[in-house]
Amino acid sequence: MSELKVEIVPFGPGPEDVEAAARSALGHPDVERELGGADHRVLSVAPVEPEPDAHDEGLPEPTRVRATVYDYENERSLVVEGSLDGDDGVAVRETVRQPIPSAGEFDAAVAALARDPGLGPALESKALTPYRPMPPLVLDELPDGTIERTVAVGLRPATEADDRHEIVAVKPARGDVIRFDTGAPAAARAADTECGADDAGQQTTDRGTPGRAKVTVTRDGETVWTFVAVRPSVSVGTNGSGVELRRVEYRGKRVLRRAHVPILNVRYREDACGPFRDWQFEEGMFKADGDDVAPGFRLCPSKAETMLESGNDHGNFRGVAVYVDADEVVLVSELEAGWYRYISRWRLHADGTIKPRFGFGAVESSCVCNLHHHHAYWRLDFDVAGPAPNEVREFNDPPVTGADNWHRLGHEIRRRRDESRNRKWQVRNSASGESYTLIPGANDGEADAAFGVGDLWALRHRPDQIDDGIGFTTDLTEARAHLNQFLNGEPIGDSNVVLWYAAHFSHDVHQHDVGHIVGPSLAPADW
Ligand SMILES: [Cu+2]
Repeated sequence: MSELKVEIVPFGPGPEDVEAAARSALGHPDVERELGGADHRVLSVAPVEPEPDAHDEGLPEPTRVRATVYDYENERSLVVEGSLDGDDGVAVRETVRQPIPSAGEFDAAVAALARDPGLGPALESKALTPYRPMPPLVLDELPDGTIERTVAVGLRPATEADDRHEIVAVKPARGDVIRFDTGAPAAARAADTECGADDAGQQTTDRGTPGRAKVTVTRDGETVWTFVAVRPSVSVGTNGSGVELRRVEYRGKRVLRRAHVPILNVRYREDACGPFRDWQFEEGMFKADGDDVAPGFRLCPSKAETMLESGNDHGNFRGVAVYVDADEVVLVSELEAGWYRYISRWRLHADGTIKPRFGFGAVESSCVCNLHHHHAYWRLDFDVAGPAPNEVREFNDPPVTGADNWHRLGHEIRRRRDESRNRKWQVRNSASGESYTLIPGANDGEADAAFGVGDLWALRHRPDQIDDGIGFTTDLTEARAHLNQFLNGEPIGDSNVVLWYAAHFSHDVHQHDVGHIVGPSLAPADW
């Protein structure tokens, strides 16, 4: 058999269209009136798809653009929406939600530190190097619910003889510099000892940067896979969702409507740091050589190397690298959240198997020396041979009920992984018989009751249940995955279903130098 052939073409509006529409929306008199000349910064600009209709069919092109602006004078975020073609005015809404700092806002915070009499000279002489720490923001709430925006900046000494390692913060509203008694904000620590690879400190991609592509995979002139891929910077969800796949078809039949990782969090042993609800939109640099075939997409004649392969934080590309590895087409991106490096990867085999993958690495930090537990939650919106009728079945050996290994899950439910029974799950088209079976990965771990919450949720498809709506937080109760709220007893037999699948990875940097990879297999049958 000949090699798999991959064709990638841009899909949806390009960066120039989005930029132009955002400029026009932000220049609208309604926006200027709302801001009233207040000191502000545009933190992200993104294309937005129309709201899904009741059936959530097809793959609508973005029609609107959304700009998130921080108003430092009034300590609030303004979300400005306008149409991509510049017609029908703008909508402005206010929220106290704190967006993750953009590269520009972080740089402005570093510039404020350079003017600080206590820290400026050490920054000037390069005795201290600034880096993006966790948490990215200090979220101390005032009694009235206001949060004064407070951007955290890590300061790492260049040599042991230099000043001590510290994480400080800047309030952009007045340029105030905050230094903490313990040397770091409550959820972090800054000690002399650090673990993780050297921090390359390279530029990351700002949230909203457009890039979607239509991917067609053929072999000997026959179409094997077709799907639309979305780069992490513009992936859907409160915190983004890594490399997002849409409308995935295997040999002409639909498998998934959408597949992505909308929830990611980490908890440390004895809460040494964190916990953190992470984000999955900030693309970092990794090594990929090839042709730039669409904004944020590079088609590579050889394997791309993330930090997990190269062992270091340097790279020449941000976005999604696509390459062929034997009988698999691989899509991969590297993400940054403070000192964490996350790998978002999909492997699609010519035999129809899909391997969702997530990897964990870190650059220098005092926190990651401590044992910690990462939890990644895939949302797999199945449409096996069409959106319905799909049913969810569970396999157990030995059986858990009666003599049959397979039983049907009749209602929305949360299930545990059970290795002693070789437990796995299947989504099956109950009319035509095609199925996909989800087999847990060997390294995917088991949820602890306190923070991991669960291993699998089988839910009825609801277009508004993309994630649990929780943004970046260091609050223990908030940071965990709030997926049980979607379990409201709805029947899921012969309907349109969504599986959420979680992998739990215990990260001990003293055992795994640069990280580890988790993820299940999705295998077709009766196709
Ligand atoms: Cu880790």
